Amino acid sequence: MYFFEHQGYAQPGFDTLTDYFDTSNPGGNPEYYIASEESLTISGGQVQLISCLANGGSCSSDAVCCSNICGTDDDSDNYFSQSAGHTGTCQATTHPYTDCYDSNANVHPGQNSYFTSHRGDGSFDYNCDGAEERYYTLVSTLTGSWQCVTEKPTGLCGLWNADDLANCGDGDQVFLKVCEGYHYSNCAGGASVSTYGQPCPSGYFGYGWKVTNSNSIYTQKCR
Ligand SMILES: [Ca+2]
Ligand SMILES: [Ca+2]
Ligand SMILES: [Ca+2]
Repeated sequence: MYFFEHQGYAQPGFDTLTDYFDTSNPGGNPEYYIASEESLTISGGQVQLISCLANGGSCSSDAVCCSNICGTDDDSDNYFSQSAGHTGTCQATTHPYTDCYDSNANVHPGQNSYFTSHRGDGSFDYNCDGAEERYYTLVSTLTGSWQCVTEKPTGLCGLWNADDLANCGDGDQVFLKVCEGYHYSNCAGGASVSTYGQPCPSGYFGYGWKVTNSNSIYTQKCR
């Protein structure tokens, strides 16, 4: 039994397509469209029965699927991989075979976050572009005194120098050169430490200034 939808109303069921179009719409009518049968197609104004598997069916090649995508999504991130032996399920997806690591849902094209641990196979390529992009790459441009001064340093907080461009996941090399602004000219009254890639703080702070090294270790994160 087939079902059609027309202008928002369900059409009566019918047993064969030939019967329906020959008796109700001679010559076929592309205005009608298929509501519930994925194994039907309209080509050249004619409705045809095609032999293919609906989404979710077990498959062994692209050709057997109506979607032409036979893949797996083991980590359920909606990005699919082409499994060994090319077996899986027929998929309705706009991301066929773009998951470069199908065992970690954080790994897929377009991933914008950075990670301090490898994805599971030693690689830090989380956005599937074939490269390991590091987060901490800015060498600080801060110019100012390491002593307490009243003149505000200029530049941005960042790495000490180019040698500190640590490898992905490496937490023992990356220190940040930061700008500290205090309430009082003797560098007392609570420090406001600027963050990576930012200039010296403004507003409430700023009567005494220091350029310092961060106390904490920054683990290099990548994607
Ligand atoms: Ca996946
Ligand atoms: Ca994935
Ligand atoms: Ca990458």
